[in-house]
Amino acid sequence: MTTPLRRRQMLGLGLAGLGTAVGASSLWDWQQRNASRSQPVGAARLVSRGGAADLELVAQATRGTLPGGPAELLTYNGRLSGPLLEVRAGDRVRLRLRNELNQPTNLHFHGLHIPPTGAGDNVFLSVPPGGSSTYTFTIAKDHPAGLFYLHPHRHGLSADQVFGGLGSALLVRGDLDGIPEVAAASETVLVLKDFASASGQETAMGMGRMLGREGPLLTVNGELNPGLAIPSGGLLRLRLLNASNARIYRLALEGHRMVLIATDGGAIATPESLDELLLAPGERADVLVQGNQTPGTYRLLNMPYQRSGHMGMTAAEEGPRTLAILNYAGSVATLPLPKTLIPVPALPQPERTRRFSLAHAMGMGMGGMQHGMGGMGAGGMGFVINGQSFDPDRIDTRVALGSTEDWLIVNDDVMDHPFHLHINPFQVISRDGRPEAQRRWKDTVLVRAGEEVGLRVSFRDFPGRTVYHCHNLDHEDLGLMGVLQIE
Ligand SMILES: [Cu+2]
Repeated sequence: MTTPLRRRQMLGLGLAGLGTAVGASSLWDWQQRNASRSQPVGAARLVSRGGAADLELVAQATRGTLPGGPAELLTYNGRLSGPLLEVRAGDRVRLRLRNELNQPTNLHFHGLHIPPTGAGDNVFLSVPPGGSSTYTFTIAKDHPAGLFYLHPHRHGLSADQVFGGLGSALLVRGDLDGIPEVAAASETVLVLKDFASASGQETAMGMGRMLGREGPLLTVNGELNPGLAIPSGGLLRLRLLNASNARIYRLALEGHRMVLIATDGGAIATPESLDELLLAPGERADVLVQGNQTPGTYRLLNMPYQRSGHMGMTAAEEGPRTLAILNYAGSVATLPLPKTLIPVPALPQPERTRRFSLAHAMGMGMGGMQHGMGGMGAGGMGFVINGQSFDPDRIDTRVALGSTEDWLIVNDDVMDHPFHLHINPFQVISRDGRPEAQRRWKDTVLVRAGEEVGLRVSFRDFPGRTVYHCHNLDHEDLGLMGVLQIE
């Protein structure tokens, strides 16, 4: 990496809002001292060239400072919230993961439609401490453009590693980026990630893993309350990724509506104006903001959200929290919103239907315990799908390659569970029996406590073994995952 680094890019959590430069400089100094050892301490953005992406991620413990004192953070390439990876549909990707952690790790390419086997999106791989592994795959020419998500998926350790800081946003450039009104917008990727404070404080005291750990520090691209610039008349394209372990964001932008143009798996057919946006862990959304208000500053807020049906199970209600500040700067001739985007075709009628019940369970034979990696929540509790906790050696669901199925995801629990399927995007078709109004490409869907969500999925192109699970990663590590064999 020869690009000179701007100080500001390096600092991550040391920056805005903390009131002291000490933290900032300690992370900076640490990275300078280690610059020669752990290349590429590096670039904010790693981009493919000429149809090939040759990338390297180093998973490492990084000394940083959080409000309250020094903290050990986990990063890719020394960057809190990771470098932004950017590739194009049609690219050949070669990504080397070097594990400098003291525990095994691996990578999941959340949302990409690529093979689940071999050196592809294979979550059954494990890279030992000190080891490395090279992931190689081709992103199809017709792969939808979108915002995807790289994160560790080593069962039993996923939550610790993501909550510790690991994760990176991955942009696939393609169809949606070519729509003129979208191309005219200025673009910012916002990685939303909460951290424990330096003292390890989590908001969900005691029940941390069972509820899924949230931290009190809400960062955006590793910073507290960063500024977002918009000119009067301009269009800002915010590409939002919930890279948090368990936190569900309920986003609102003061004085402005957010115009949704894409969900997890790519563009929607027609823009939809929203005053709030709910984003569960692993979900992404692409919104346009019009600079059509009185010039000034406006807060991007995280509004209160109760992710448990049980009163008293979560920490004290928190009020709205500021995530970022939208600042008006300059003006341009008014840019129009797009009228139409990219059609989302209806999937074929399903060949069969299945039902998946998500619940928690007490004691015995839970995934994390069985495999000696995750540890149990308080009282040996864990989670089950159709009564069974995750076992990597058991195939739970066999589907035919090329077939289409309807899956009914039934949340029989008192907590919300964001349900995620690897490799193949799906369309939500119903909620509590009511048909869904608009077709959208999703790979993660929030299933609230007591709710039933119907989804339709075609198992295209790639045979092999993969998984579906709750994307509250503590829940995943505590057994809320199943093995899918596509054959
Ligand atoms: Cu869950």
